[in-house]
Amino acid sequence: HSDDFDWDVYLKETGSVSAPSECFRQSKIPPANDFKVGMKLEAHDPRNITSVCIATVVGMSGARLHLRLDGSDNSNDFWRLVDSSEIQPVGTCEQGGNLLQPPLGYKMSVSSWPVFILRMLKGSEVAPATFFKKEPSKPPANNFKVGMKLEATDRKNPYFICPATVGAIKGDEIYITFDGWSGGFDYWCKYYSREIFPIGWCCLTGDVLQPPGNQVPIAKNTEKIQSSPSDATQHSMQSPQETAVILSTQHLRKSARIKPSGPTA
Ligand code: MLZ
Repeated sequence: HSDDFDWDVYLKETGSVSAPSECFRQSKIPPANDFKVGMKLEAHDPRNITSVCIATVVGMSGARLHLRLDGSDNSNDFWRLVDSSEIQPVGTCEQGGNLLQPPLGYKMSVSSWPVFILRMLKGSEVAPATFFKKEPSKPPANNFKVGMKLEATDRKNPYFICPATVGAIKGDEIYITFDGWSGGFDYWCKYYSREIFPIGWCCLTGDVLQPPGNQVPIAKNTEKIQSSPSDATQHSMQSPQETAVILSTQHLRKSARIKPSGPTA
């Protein structure tokens, strides 16, 4: 799938190492995506995590589902892995003695909700329970090191998964920086975040890995990755750019393919 971006070449060119797959809360063998567009499921409302809503699969990308909450418009779409604990088969909520909630921003009157949801579910296909995979458990410790490469979700454009570098480490959090982009997309996340993946993930799942940006030159490591997790430099902000020499990555981008269906941001 990744004829456009070659991690092996890139790691060599940048003198960097990949984060080992054991660092991530992801299955070694990515889960199969059996879902179909149009299927209904229950999902936690991303903007109101305690409420469970009905969502429709409006698209798929690798092991991820592109979801839209019924009763909401496309401005709050979100993406979930098929082994996310935030999605479940229709009926799960009721079995637990809970009520399905209208999504935050439900436009119609709340009294219309029960009728609305019954009408939405009637005649639609609900995703079978076997399609939902068990969420992998958290790795026991934060074993990421500054400078390690990975594939990370762009939170501002969550349909994008992009080449990224660990920029800093603090306790159980890691700082995600995006290769070729200046700081605007960077974020802190837990080391066990479901938004980050070992290199090769997109290739394995059939998801689209975006090429590195061309906003800033790609850093080339001139220092060895820290090997001791207790090393004091682990805890300070250390941009890979600080120890960088400029590297031409023109050839890495020349055949880059931008996902055709994604909205432009
Ligand atoms: N449309 C946006 C996409 C940026 C994606 C960055 N990902 C790290 C832009 O070109 O600014």
